[in-house]
Amino acid sequence: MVNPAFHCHGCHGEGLMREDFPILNQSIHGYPLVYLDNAATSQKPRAVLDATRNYYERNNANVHRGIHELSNRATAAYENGRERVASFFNARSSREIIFTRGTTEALNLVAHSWGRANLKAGDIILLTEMEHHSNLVPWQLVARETGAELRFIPVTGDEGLLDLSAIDSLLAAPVKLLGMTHISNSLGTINPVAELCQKARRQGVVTVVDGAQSAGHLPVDLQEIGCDFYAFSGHKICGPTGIGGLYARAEIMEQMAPYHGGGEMIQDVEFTHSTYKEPPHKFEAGTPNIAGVVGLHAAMDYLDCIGREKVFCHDQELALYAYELLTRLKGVRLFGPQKGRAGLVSFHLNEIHAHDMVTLADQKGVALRGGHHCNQPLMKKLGVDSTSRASFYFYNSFAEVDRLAEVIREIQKFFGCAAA
Ligand code: 7TS
Repeated sequence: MVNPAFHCHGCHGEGLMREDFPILNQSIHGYPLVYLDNAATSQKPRAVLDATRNYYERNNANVHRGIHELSNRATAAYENGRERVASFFNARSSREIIFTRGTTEALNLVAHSWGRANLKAGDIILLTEMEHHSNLVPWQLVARETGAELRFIPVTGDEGLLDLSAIDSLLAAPVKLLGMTHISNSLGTINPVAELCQKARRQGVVTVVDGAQSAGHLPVDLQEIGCDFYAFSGHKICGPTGIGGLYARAEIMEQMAPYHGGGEMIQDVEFTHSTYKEPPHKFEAGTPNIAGVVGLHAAMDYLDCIGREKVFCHDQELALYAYELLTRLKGVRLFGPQKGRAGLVSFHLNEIHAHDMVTLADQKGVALRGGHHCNQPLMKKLGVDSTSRASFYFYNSFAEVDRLAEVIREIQKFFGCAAA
């Protein structure tokens, strides 16, 4: 794992590899595009576009079915992709990787397949107050069905850290599952997931890590983290939309019932019942997103060419710089930790609504996100209905952060708020 205090040597705030991203080289409303909505989705390098195109032009067929050359190639590409995901996250085996449409589907799979079979009235599902709705609503659904109870590790306030002062007593209750985001998409907090998984494991608690914002943003070693489940999305790490996955520890995956039923996942079917393939294929019903896996494989290779430590330190430097510039502006409330944050800043302006902020920033070519970021309960706790968010990736530069600060000042002037 990268130490959050990791210092970057050699990143000078220039955007890395920008020339690989044709989309970044355009004007929006007459201004150069400044794309700062990477926590929502990243842009795609040529290597990923080419790999996907090459797959469709030369190798496209369905997998695990036809015994013909193209089908064999498609199957090999798909299964090689699984190997690549396993090595990217240092899973013990590719058999621990299930392909899904992304993080949301992966977390629903866990809640549905593991949750419904293992939770009952009186059990506790322990989450954090900073969960994205996709690691909250599936647990609400399963809690309603099983009678399990939801409890939450509190967030400290604007600093956005987990308050772990009562973690031992929280875990001493009959907790069956601990679910937590690795990096908060609205605060930029990096949670101590390895430490929490270790504590949970000692109590026999199953752990789920939402890796939507950590995969591809810092080195992730799943054996070191020691979680039972880890969910991620390809589109946030330079890969295509509609592909992502779930890591599930082999011992736990073997116990789980299928999620979706249909072709691909069965071994033998009778009119009234079926037997299933071995995991992970038992969890992949229907024709999978083969081209998506090919693109994801290319994205992982691409990121490892840059180096994930380098990506992390670059993003963090940009976020710290943005944090510093924004604190100088009048009436700006910043969320998330000052130190050791991931590559995003989330802020609230007293006199300007986040939707106005992002609409006006867009008019100046700056792409931000405004809203509750699928963290509604957290926003309510912090006493705001929305924040504006700038989120960075390795291709962003210090100059773009300067432009962000300049545009915010201009918007403040437009609204008649005295800019500092
Ligand atoms: N978990 C976290 C922490 C996220 O940030 C997101 C998406 C998801 C889960 C869901 O990922 P999906 O790929 O399945 O949709 N976050 C955001 C965001 O911050 N802005 O748009 C999507």
